[in-house]
This record gives sequence, C-alpha cells and structure tokens, in this order.
Amino acid sequence: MSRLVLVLGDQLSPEIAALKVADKDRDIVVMAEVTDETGYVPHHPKKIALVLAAMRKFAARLRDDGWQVRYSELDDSENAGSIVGELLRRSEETGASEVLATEPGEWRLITALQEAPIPVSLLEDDRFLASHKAFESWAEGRKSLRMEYFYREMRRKTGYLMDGDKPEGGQWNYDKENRKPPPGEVGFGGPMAFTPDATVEAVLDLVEARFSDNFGSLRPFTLATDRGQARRALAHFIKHALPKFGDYQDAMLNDDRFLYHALISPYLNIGLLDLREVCAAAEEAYRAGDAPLNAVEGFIRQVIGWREFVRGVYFLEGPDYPRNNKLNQQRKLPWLYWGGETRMTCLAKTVEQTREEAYAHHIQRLMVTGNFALLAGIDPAEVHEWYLAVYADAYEWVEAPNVVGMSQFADGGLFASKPYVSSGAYIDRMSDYCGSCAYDVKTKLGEGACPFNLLYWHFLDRQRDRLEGNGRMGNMYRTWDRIDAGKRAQILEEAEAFLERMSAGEVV
Ligand code: FAD
Ligand code: DLZ
Ligand code: SF4
Repeated sequence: MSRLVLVLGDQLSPEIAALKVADKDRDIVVMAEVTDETGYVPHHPKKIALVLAAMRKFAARLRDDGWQVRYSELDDSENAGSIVGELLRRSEETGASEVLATEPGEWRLITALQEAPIPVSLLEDDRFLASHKAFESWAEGRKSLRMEYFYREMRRKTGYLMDGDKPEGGQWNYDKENRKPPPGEVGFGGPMAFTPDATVEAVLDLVEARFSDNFGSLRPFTLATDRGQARRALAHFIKHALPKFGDYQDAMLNDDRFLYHALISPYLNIGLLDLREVCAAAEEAYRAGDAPLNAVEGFIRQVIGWREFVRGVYFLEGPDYPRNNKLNQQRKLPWLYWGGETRMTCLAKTVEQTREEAYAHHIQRLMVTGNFALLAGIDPAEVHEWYLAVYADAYEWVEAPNVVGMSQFADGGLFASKPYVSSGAYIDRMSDYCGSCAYDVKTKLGEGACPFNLLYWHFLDRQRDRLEGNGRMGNMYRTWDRIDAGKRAQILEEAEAFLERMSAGEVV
C-alpha cells in the first residue's frame, strides 16, 4: 500500500527526513499551497511568493527525479484550504491510508497533524545539528540557558574552526574585534539578484491578485527560488561580503540596506541551503586566507550557535512560549510599524526597508524596531505577529525566541541575561540615521528630545519592580536615581505624553 509523503513549503530539500525514508516506487509526495498557510499571519507578499515559487520548482525537481507528486495550487477549485484537508483529499483520491511527514517548524501545524483523522508518522527534522533530545539534555539542570556554552558544544561536535580540541586561534569568540561603527562606504553592493523566470512570474501574478492588501512590496522580486540560485547567492556572499561581515555586523546605514550581511536566512529556513554547506564554505574561505577569523567565527556562530540555540528553546518551551508576557506590556502596536508616517528616521528607514525587501538585518530588528517596542510597552504578542508576518525568513521556531525572548524579554530572561534596551546613543553610534532625523539624539528632554532617550528611562522606571534585582541592571538604576528628582518627573511626563500621542494615532 502506498503512503502519502508530506513536504511543506519550508522543507524543500531532497534530504528532508520524510523523503529519505519514503519509497520512490510506491509512495506519493503531497505538496499543497493552502490558504491556512498563506493566511495565519498577513505574510509579506515577497515571503508568500518565495515559498510558493520555490515549492513549484521543487515539485518539478522531484518529478524529474522520478517521484510521483500531487501538487495543489492555491487557485485549484478542489483545494481544501489546509494541509490536513489536502492530505485527506489525496488519501481519498489515491487510496493511501497513512502519511509520512517531517516535523513542522511550528506547534500549530504539529498539533494539526497529530490530531488529523489519518495516521501521520512525524519524523524529526534532521536538517539541524541539535536534536530535541540533545538540546533537552544540554539544557537539563542548567539555571540559565546561555548560547555561548551551547555554541562551544556545537563547535566541538561539528569540528568547524577547531584546532584539535582547541578553538582555532585560541579563542571561542572574536566578537570584541567585531561591531565597528558604520563604514563610510560599503563595497558589497548587496545580495545576488535573480530575474524571475516563467514559474516565478506566474506566482507573482497570483500573489499580486490575492495578497496585494498585505503589507509589503511584491516587486521587484529578485530572491533565489531554487537550490542552484541559492548556492550562487551563498558563493557571492562568501566571496564579496564575508571578509567584512564581522567588522560591520552591527552597523546601520541610510543608503545601504544590506552592508555585509548574507541574506541567506530565507533560503536556509526553507531548505534551499543546508547549514553544513554554508559553514563549510565559510571555513574554506578562512583556510584559504580569503576571510579573517573574526568574520568567519562570527558568521559560523550565528548559524551553528544562535540558530540552533533558538530552535532548541522553541521546542523545549512548548506551544505557549510565544504567548509569554512576563513584563505585562499591553500597548497596541502603533501604526508606524505598518508603514504609518513617523518622524523617527531609524524606525522610518527600518520599516521602509522591511516593506520593500521583507528584510532587515539583526541589529535593525533588535535595536530599532525591537528596542522601540520594548521601551514603548507594546504587547509582545502583537510584536511577535508583526515579525512573523513581515520578514521573508520568519518561521515560528526561529522568530518567536528571537522576538519574545531575546528582543522583548517577555519570557522573563530565559536566555537573555538582561533586556536589550538602549537610548538613542547606541543607534547614533552604530548608524547614520540620527543625522537626518527630526529629533535630536543628544537632547535628553524638552523640545526635540529623541524619543528613545525619554522612553529608555520610562521603561526602567515602570519595570523597576521586575528588573531592579537583575545584577546587570544595577548601574542603569543607579544612574537613573542620580538624576535630579524634578528632571526625572519631567522625563516621565514627556515620555507619557509621547506614548499618548503615538497611541492616539498622531505622527510622532
Ligand atoms: P547574517 O547577519 O548574514 O547572519 C548569517 C546567518 O546566521 C543568518 O542567515 C541566520 O541563518 C543566522 N542567524 C544570525 N542570527 C541569528 C539568530 N539570532 N537566530 C537565528 N539565526 C540567526 N532569523 C530568522 O531566520 N527568522 C526570523 O524570523 C528572525 N527573526 C528575528 C527577530 C528579531 C527580533 C531578531 C533580533 C532576530 C531575528 N532573526 C531571525 C535573526 C537574524 O536577525 C536573522 O537571521 C538575520 O538578520 C538574517 O539575515 P542574514 O541572512 O543577512 O543574516
Ligand atoms: C510560509 C508558508 C506559506 C506562505 N505558504 C505555504 C503553503 O501554501 N504550503 C505549505 O506547505 N507551506 C507554506 N508555508 C510554510 C508553512 O507555513 C510552514 O511549513 C509552517 O509554518 C511550519 O514551519
Ligand atoms: Fe532614532 Fe532618536 Fe536617532 Fe531619531 S534621533 S534616528 S529617533 S535614535
């Protein structure tokens, strides 16, 4: 009896677990574009187009490789609208009575498959280095989860940048050589751009017709949509940007959206690239003398450290993790996140770039949009939904820990030792945004004061009961307490007034 082999839109690898155990001669691959998946958040049109185009091309590749594939397009009249619905329809059609699936990257879909009225065997997704079991045993008994220690285990396990049992160069982490302020000029010129072929054009027309109300520009669409293109994009990054990746990892520029970043997360996350080939290519550049150790170590740490670590946290913590709100922040996400006008250049630029590219780099996500939401007291559930919708690389397993945990501290500090908050000074140091802003980053209160400066103290003051006991926050509270009482009251009053105006829909 044949089985159905489910391949989801972010599992587009011939090495995916379900395909590895399936039998090409008798099993039937099911792939389905469905409204449940295109609509659980208002995804950026570029993200929908990327997933659907890559799915169609991957299905064609599987057919070429001899697989039987039942593929449902979004507009098919029989389309049941959900993954489980499509499995049931294909089961009736083919007589197959069981399903082989690779575990989805989201609890919502795992539960749906577990509760489906057809037997589903869920196989662990072995595209990652750390299995659920391995992460659980690493985490067991630890008072706090710190990425750095987990990362060292991943280095030992993979052998990347190892010199015997010692880290290459003698240190595990070269971050102190990274994080330089923005360069005057960037030589990278951005990621490799691909002209849409006929398959991509057909998807673009579909997405335009169905999702033009979603936040985000669909065209120009230049993302890679198959493995060959994704590999070329990777090679382009390794050659032209990796050497400076470390130096300018945290920098932000008005006129350069990508600096020396890789832009490979959308491809890694849907299966067009494998983390092992990505890390091997980076290490090879180092061994060949084409990229320095600080850059290559920093890059590999993101991929085998942070990426694996946040996934471990997501699955360790369970389905309720994204609903954490330990700081009890309740304000609604302001309209400026959806492109509403704002006078704050840093936010305007980050949101504009997000709308046009479905991309912002780590520091823009953490220290601009994330920092502002945290300082302004936005409900983390709304922040989570926004991030899940607007970035081409957003899947809950990676997005939720980064947003709810790292950026919004809504899990109470499960793995971040303190909230990532800063006044405008940090943004000024790491970007050229402040020079063209209506606010003055050097002004702490009164006319033209940078809102980050006001909200920083407002946040610390209103969260005092929860955060003062954190050893790493002591200095901040001591500085706040040294400010003259009258001035403190004025800062809080001005911050309140700003938040009121923002929530009332005024342009701030
Ligand atoms: P580079 O800066 O060039 O880094 C190389 C690779 O390292 C990335 O492609 C990515 O695969 C990996 N990486 C780096 N940092 C992280 C991290 N913190 N967690 C996981 N992987 C990491 N990443 C996502 O893939 N999806 C998300 O939805 C997502 N949401 C985020 C939300 C917030 C608030 C923050 C602070 C970070 C988020 N990240 C997310 C992590 C990171 O911002 C992106 O992976 C990165 O910006 C992708 O761009 P890049 O390929 O140019 O990365
Ligand atoms: C993100 C996405 C979108 C937009 N559309 C589909 C789809 O139509 N069919 C599909 O199989 N997968 C899609 N995906 C990816 C899924 O949402 C993803 O598999 C889950 O969120 C689990 O990570
Ligand atoms: Fe952002 Fe403040 Fe700088 Fe304006 S002055 S760009 S609001 S940090």
